[in-house]
Amino acid sequence: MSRHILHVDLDAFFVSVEQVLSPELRGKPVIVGGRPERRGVVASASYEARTYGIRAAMPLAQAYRLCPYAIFLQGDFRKYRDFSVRFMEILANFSPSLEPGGLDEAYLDVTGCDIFGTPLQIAQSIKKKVKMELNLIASVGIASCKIVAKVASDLRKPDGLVEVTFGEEKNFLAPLPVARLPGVGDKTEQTLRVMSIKTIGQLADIPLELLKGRFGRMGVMLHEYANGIDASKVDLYGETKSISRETTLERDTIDQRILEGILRQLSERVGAQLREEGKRARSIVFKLRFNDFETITRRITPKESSASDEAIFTQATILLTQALKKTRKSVRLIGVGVSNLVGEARQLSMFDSASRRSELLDQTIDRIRRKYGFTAIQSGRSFALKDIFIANKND
Ligand code: TTP
Ligand code: MG
Repeated sequence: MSRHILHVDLDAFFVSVEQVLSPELRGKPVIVGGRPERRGVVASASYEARTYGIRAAMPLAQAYRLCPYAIFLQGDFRKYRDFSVRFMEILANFSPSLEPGGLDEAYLDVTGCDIFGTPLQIAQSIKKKVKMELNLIASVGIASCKIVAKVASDLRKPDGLVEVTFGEEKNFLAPLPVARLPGVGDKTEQTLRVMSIKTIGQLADIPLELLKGRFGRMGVMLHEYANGIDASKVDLYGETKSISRETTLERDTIDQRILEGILRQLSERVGAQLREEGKRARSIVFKLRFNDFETITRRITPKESSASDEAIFTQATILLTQALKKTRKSVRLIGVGVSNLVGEARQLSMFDSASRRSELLDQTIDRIRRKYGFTAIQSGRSFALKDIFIANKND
């Protein structure tokens, strides 16, 4: 039997929350990320701002050049966290099989959830509820696997609703540009372009061995995704593959003591989330960006896995010292993370008794609350959140 998976993602999340709380911001080019004269990047841009070419992760100064009249907001992580929890609560009402992918997105496995209607009806109900209760707009993708559902939710944003019928996954993906595929970043896109691969369909037709040779393990993933294959389960506990924190410095520096101080803070944040997730890390990842934007990342895999702040900090400091020895350039951004996570992963089951299910539902919510109750920053997303993260130190 094919599965029915929804991917739900809120439109222009941070900005939309600001617009709900301050209605005078509606219909205007609004950017959350910080003041344009400050360093840092756009975290979220309203669709009005996007018509000027403004995008997430773009430097604020560039956004300002594109649209000087845009309203620039610092953002407040607590507000987004509150909305996120309420959003996840709405979703959890439709199925206990819920996997948050970030503050504003989640997968929902609604296979067998017929009491709420067809997957399409469930998607419509979710959109309606999100609008009524939060005044936010959700885009939804429906498919037989997570990866296709995710591409589908993104395709008709804002206010999208796209259903891909079982068997049509590959045809649906084929005409889309490769960049639509999760996991294909700028670098991969460039490499693929050199290989004359522009669409997902072209990628799907490349022999697996060739992709493996070019991309290693990621080649296998690219091949499967491009063919609409993704067997991964919707699993509340399974998603976190890495955790990282990084921050752009207010001023460039070469002072190792300052950098170590920041590194310690970041290591503590990473360690706290790691323990929160009940996991241990096998690898520690370290990142530096210099003032000329050259960026280096280094990974170290000690003999033993660990979940302590001290272990993360110690390894990251070794990598920092090595990196600084090789250059005289000053540092603009510093980050630390963990990957290769190991630890228990518990499964939620749809086939439990009603009381067991409601217990699982509560656990789901608790889990989300814990996950976001902390000054949580999703892995990989932290670069744009850092202003907010620093601003809410006392959170
Ligand atoms: P997204 O869902 O990727 O972006 P969005 O909700 O602003 O816009 P849309 O979904 O309509 O395309 O991310 C959700 C929130 O996560 C976003 O509002 C801000 C935050 N975020 C960052 O902080 N940094 C980033 O680079 C991205 C992409 C998002
Ligand atoms: Mg979104």
